Amino acid sequence: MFEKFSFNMGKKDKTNRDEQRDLKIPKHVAIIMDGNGRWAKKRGLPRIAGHREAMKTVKRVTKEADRLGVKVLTLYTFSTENWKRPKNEVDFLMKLPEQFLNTYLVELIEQNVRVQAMGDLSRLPSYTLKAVESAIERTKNNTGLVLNFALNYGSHAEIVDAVKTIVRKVQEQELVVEEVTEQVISQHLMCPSLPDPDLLIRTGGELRLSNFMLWQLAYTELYFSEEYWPDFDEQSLRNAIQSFAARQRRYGGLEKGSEKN
Ligand code: V07
Repeated sequence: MFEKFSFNMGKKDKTNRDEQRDLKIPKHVAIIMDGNGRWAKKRGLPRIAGHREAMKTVKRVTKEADRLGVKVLTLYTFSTENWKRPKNEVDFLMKLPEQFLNTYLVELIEQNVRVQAMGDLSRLPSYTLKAVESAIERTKNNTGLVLNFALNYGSHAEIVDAVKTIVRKVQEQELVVEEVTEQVISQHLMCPSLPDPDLLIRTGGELRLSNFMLWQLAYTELYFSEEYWPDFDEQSLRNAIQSFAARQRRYGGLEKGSEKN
């Protein structure tokens, strides 16, 4: 069924660009990177070994997503719920942004990647925040793939903040109640300039959204993989995107969102 698919040609090749159009590569892919602890446990390793391995997968998948023509990749690295984990694990996780950027930032800059972050960054340890802010600053003029890290992110908290801002604007008569539309709410969420995800991938076998981008995922195609995140490789990403492309073709002329009418 996928015989006319080929992911192996260079990105700059024209026929490949045409094929990418046919292939309906999702513009925005969001990923819940689950299964790191279980990956480690299976090998008799501490959970943190799974998180370390997970960073290598982040790098590999970012590179492959870029090569395939994905424009935005949003990665759920730390949820507002994750503070409840054992202190040693949280401490380790909070060092990962710095470690990741020390290892890969130069390569990401060469790749023309623009780093962004969404979440309550004000609650992060100062060394974590510094690393993230510096990566955002150093890549702000890059024009390639947007690599958006969801860090201390929770969808309910994001919506609560949006509602507070909107209510304040109504109180201060910057807005009237009748003007509060879906679009206004979207614009008050954390990354108003990014398109909504076209494809959500969750690895690790669980079938939940876990408070991730609930508003933005309203019309997103969902893809669940049994693989643990450290085992998710280039081929796994291509499989997810093929599944997305096949569903888009079945849609035919139907526009996204039209199923609600
Ligand atoms: C984390 C690795 C990926 C799987 C999920 C849990 C562990 C990359 C980052 C990161 C974040 C911001 C940034 C650069 C890199 C990261 C945390 C956990 C907390 F600007 N991976 N990764 N942050 N894991």
